[in-house]
Amino acid sequence: MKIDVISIFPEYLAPLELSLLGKAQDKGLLEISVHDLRAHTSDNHHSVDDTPYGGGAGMVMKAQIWGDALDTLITDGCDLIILTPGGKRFNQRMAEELSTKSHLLFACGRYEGIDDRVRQHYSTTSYSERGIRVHEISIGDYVLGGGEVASMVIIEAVTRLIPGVLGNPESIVEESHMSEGFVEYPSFTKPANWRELEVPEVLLSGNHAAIAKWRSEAAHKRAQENL
Ligand code: JAH
Repeated sequence: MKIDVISIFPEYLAPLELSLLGKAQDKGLLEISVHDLRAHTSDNHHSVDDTPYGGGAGMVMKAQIWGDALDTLITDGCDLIILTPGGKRFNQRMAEELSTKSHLLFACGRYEGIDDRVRQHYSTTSYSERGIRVHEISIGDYVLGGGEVASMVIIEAVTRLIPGVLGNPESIVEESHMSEGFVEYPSFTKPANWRELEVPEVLLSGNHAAIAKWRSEAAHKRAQENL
């Protein structure tokens, strides 16, 4: 999988080179490139934003600069992902879907976001005919300083599903079977008693049916409490 990320703060994306993802890149399973949006500015001030039509607070990122940057990186069949608080909420199903793609292109906005005509332009039929799809994605109902951290969340969730990227493929199978409704159960390890707190006895019993039942009930109880 090829991943390109465009940002005015490319150094923000430095963690993508570390540990797990760094090793996947060494193994040739993944290639992540981070690009500086300002490379596509031509004015002396390298300005990427301007005041919003219709007025209002803040600044909007210029369509022309984003268009120039995206034109150099977009490929046939790629998925363009625009991080925005108003986008479709990211979930495990979307992570699984994106993990099958060959080229993801992330556009990380700042300020009040990117001129909407960028989304409109790359959503036109001349791009969809080339298999280019545009997604506006949000990772939750809060406003960040920009899309950089949100793009890293998505990249981590997606890349760990690529065969060979994660060390232990069994845990992937187990969690994807669980992702119908997102049940999760509490976990314990040795010692069986810690600061007067005991591990639930059933987990020490070796009775696999009873353990499965306890975990299912504990997961549903937890899901209820977190609503
Ligand atoms: C903020 C551009 N859902 C998380 C999220 C994603 C992106 C942004 N904020 C929150 C954002 C400012 C400019 C994008």
